[in-house]
Amino acid sequence: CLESGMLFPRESPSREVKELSGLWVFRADKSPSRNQGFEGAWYKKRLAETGPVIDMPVPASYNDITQDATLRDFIGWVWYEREVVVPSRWVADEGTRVVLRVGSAHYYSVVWVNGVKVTEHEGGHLPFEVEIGTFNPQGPGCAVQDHHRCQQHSESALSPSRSNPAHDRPHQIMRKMSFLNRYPDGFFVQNIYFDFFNYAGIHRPVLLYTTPKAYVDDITVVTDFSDNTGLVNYKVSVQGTSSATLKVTLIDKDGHCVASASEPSGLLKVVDVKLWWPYLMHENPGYLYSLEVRQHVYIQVRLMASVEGSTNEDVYTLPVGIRTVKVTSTQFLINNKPFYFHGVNKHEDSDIRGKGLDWPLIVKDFNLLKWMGANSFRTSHYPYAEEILQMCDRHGIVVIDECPGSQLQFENASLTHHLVVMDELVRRDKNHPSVVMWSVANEPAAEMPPAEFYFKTLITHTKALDPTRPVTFITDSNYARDKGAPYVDVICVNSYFSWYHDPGHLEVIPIQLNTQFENWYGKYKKPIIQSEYGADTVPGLHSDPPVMFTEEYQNAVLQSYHSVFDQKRKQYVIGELIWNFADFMTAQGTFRVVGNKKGVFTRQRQPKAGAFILKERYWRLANETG
Ligand code: GCB
Repeated sequence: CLESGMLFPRESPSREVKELSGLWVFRADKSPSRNQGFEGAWYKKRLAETGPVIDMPVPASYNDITQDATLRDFIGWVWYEREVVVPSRWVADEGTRVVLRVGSAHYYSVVWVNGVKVTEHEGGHLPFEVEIGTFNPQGPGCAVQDHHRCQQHSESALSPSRSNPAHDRPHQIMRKMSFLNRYPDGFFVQNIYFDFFNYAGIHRPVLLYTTPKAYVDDITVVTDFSDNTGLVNYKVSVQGTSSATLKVTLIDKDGHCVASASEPSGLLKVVDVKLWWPYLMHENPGYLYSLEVRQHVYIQVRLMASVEGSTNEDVYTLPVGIRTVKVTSTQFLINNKPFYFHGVNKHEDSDIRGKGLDWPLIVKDFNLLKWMGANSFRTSHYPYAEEILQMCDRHGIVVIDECPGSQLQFENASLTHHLVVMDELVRRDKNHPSVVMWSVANEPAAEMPPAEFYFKTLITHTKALDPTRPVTFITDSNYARDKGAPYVDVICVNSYFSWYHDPGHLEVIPIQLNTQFENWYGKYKKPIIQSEYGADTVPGLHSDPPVMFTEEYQNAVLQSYHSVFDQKRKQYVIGELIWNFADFMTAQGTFRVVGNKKGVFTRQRQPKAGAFILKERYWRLANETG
């Protein structure tokens, strides 16, 4: 298991955060070996001293930033560098711990500070961090000076051990020989099996943040309630001291202290609790308390007000939503009330930025979700930025949190690495009230013999990490042969009737979808979510009668699926998630016309006709089920 916590960096009286977003210096190592950077030790000098460099924004994928086709599809190491001015108080204060944190970088990262390697991390989509020492330029063996160069390079290539246990399957790079002169020298491609563009680069903010030397390393909360009393089980772990005393205070939105304690773990009781509710299920969704943890290094009794900013303490405040999640054989219960998922699947994807975190896009997407009455989404097919989950907590948008792992084939997948990625995911997201279920993979080859051991192990491991949330994976295999389904709590099934199967034949949907539900429920007696369905739609293409790729065809597919959902949702179907919220970029190929067009919004977030069908439906469902 992982040795330290991964609390989201927040400012507090004892902590400072310095964002390193903006322009970085950049070079892709396009040498034939893709290894010139290491051989020439580029990290020892300024990047500009070792060759030509360009501007590169962080956070962003590098692929769509330039006019260079070779960079768009680049596979290999890229080098990022920037210089940081460190506040002199960080340098002067020996009690300060300075941490460098990368929100995510795809897919393998090595980080140097002033020419000294400080960390490596395998896998995209999840944060990593490293303590980089006290800023004392004269200190013995100190790697960090007050002006320092932070250099990072990331590799976009995928390999079986590279988290994307997901994206990892036969993700080997295929070097093609110049066989019969069909390929130019040095030609190679990387096989990818997932259906989204292989964006790479530094995708989420890079930060420096400080804590005192003795600091709050991790907090875990598990919530419950009984009648009117909220129950917050908490556990705080502290690093850097053996003589800490704690003050744990739960504060409501009006700033009133509603419960407090001074043990490293315990139970806080909240009288007249305000529960965390999903959007449209309650007039006040997304209610959050603040759990303030103050950790004093010395045993001392002081008034709270007088210790603000004390150098002897660390203060960390965690938002806490009090709610419960349970699954029965036919229902998904939030706070003991049946919850019906009427929502979407998304991607982190947009023009120019690729997978780079972008606040205008995040806020626009939440406005669209709320406009259409969506109460939930699945983080297909990898964990989204923490900033997005924080929005979900605040707005009451319910999340199925998915581990990287799409189209897993087992022959090249690394279960060992998949388990580590689940460790990292649960460590990062365990305290979000919006996260109600873990999805450990998408559309694996679940009928193959190794699937049984793989999913039994992976799901058992996930439940041990977090016994409070149900676990699933998303299947598109045959109900009778699926070897992972016995281990999930909720059956999540993808199907594309009248699209990939019987294209153009809308009339097959009712019978095939009904049979799908009856087969899965008949065999497993577990609630079912339709976790994907949809049709590619080129905005502005019209046809009556509907033909594939027109807006009318998407409408017809949606409406036909919906009438079956309406028959089954009173029984055991507990949700419907459209594929997809918005159009998104994919690899080039004969199946895709500048990306996957199954969005009900365009990539620029304008509605197709299908968005209005969903809007009408989701608001109606909210009134019926909310
Ligand atoms: C799926 C995959 C998703 C694809 C989608 C499609 O089953 O889970 O990643 O994008 O189908 O449109 O083909």
